Amino acid sequence: MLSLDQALEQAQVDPQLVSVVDSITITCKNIAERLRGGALSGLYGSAEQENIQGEVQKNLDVISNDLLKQVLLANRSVAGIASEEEEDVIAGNEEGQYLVTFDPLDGSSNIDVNVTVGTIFSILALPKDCTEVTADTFLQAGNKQIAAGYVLYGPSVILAITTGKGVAMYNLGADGVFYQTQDQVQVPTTTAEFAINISNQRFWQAPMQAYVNDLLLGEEGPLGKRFNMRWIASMVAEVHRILTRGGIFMYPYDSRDPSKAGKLRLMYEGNPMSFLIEQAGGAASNTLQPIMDVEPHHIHQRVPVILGSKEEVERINRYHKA
Ligand code: AHM
Ligand code: MG
Repeated sequence: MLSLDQALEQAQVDPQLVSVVDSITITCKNIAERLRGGALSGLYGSAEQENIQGEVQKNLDVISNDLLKQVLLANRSVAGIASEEEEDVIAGNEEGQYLVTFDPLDGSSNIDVNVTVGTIFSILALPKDCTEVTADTFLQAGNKQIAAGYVLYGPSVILAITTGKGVAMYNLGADGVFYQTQDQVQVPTTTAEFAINISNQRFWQAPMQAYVNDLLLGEEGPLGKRFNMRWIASMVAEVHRILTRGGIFMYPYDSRDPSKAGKLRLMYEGNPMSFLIEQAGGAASNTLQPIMDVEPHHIHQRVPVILGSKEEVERINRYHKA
C-alpha cells in the first residue's frame, strides 16, 4: 500500500511542501492520540477563555492550536502561519516558502460528546516579492491555494488532501503511517441528501428559505424528489460524507449578526474545503460567486458556504439569481 510520503513523491510534489504536510500530519497523529484518551486524557471541557472569534475555547482547541503552532514554526519551509484560534498571524522561518492557515480542531462543540471532529489546513505560497510576513501576505484568494486538506478524527483517522491534482484519502494505520485508500475521489453530481442547521431558518435570506422549503416538500414539491437530512455540527465530518457519497452542505448568511457574512471562516474553513470539493468534481459557492474567487480582506473574515454535489449547488445559485 502507498504511504502518504510515497504518494507525494510519486506525484513529484516539492519536497519543501511535503515537509509542511508531514509537520501537519505528525501533529494530527498527536491530536488523535489525545482525543482517543477522552476523559482519561483530562482534556475535556472548557479552557475558560475566548478566542479571537468570541467563542469559548475548549481545552483541546488550545492544545491542538499550540501543537500545530510549535511544529509548523519549527519547520524551515514554513514562512508563516495563521490560525482560527490566534488573533494575529505569526511569521515563521526566513527561508520558508509556504504559508499555512488552519482550524486546529473544527467542530469542537462535539469534543465532549465524543462525536467526530477534525483539523483543517490550507497551504499558500509566499509571494515572491514578500520581504516581511504580515496578515496582508495571507490575503490570497482560495484559487491560489497550493494544497489543502483535513484530518478527521472519527472511528478511524482519515486524511483527505489535494495538491491541485484531484483528491486522495489516507487512513492512519496501527503503525502510525497514513496509507492511501482512495485516489481521484469523485463527488456524485446529483444528490438527495442535505445538511443545514435548520434551527437558524428564520434568520436566512428569502432565497435560502425558499430553497429549503422546496427541499422539504419532497416528491410533491418543485424538486420532485424526497431529500434526506444530516447535521453533525462538524464541517469536517459533513465534507467527508459528501466526498464519500455526495450531498450538499450549507452554512448560509444569516441575520443573527449582520457584521458577519456567515458563521464559517473563509481562510480556515471555506477555502480549503472548497478546494477539496472542487478537485473532486463538486462545487462551492457563497451563493453569488465561487468561494475560491472571493478576495479576502481580513484573515478572520466569514463567508456563506454552500458546497457539494454540483447540480445542487448550481440550483441554489439559481434561487439566488431569480
Ligand atoms: P468551530 O470551528 O468553532 O468548531 O465552528 C465551526 C463548526 C463547523 O464544523 C460546523 O459546521 C458548525 O460550526 C456547526 O455550527 P452549529 O453549532 O450552528 O451547528
Ligand atoms: Mg472551525
